[in-house]
Amino acid sequence: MSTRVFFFVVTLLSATLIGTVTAGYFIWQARDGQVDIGGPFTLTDQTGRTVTEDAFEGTWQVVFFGYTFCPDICPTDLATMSAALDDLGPLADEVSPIFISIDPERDTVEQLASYHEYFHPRFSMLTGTPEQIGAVAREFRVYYAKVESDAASDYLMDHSSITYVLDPAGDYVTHFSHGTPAEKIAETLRGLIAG
Ligand SMILES: [Cu+2]
Repeated sequence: MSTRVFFFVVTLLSATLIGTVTAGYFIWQARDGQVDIGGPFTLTDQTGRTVTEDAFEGTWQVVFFGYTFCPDICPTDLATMSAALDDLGPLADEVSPIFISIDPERDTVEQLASYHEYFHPRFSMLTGTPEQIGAVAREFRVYYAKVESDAASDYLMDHSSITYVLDPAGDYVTHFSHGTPAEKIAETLRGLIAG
């Protein structure tokens, strides 16, 4: 093994280890109820209305971060959540699914409004200034970054894909990882709503 390859492997392993330890620590703390995920925000929804966290108080909040140009993860998660909400039927009225864009540059109110048509009507799709998005992403400990490419308008965003569930008071209760089936999500939400 050449020195360069060796260092590359060491770097890769270190990065993986740090990532795993960080994620493990986060989940462990979250289980302990010590991490506070979420907080106050001011954003704009797909109808152009300014909304804060107060708009969702009193409902179970299911919060995603992503972007409408996302080729796979976001549309899959949003479709799965839509199916879970259909499964809940009238109980879905007690749930507020919230999709927050981490790509405010392209996710305008108009863009969110047309994306909204593809998913469950209960969805709120939120965007804001880069500062507003940065602030809310920090509160939810969400990682996102632009993937540099040659095409200026056709870039991808790298982002964490955890779905957070907050109780009606806005406190973190649990999360779903990408790939959780709709039936499992509906079952969890049904249990939470029933208390
Ligand atoms: Cu995505």
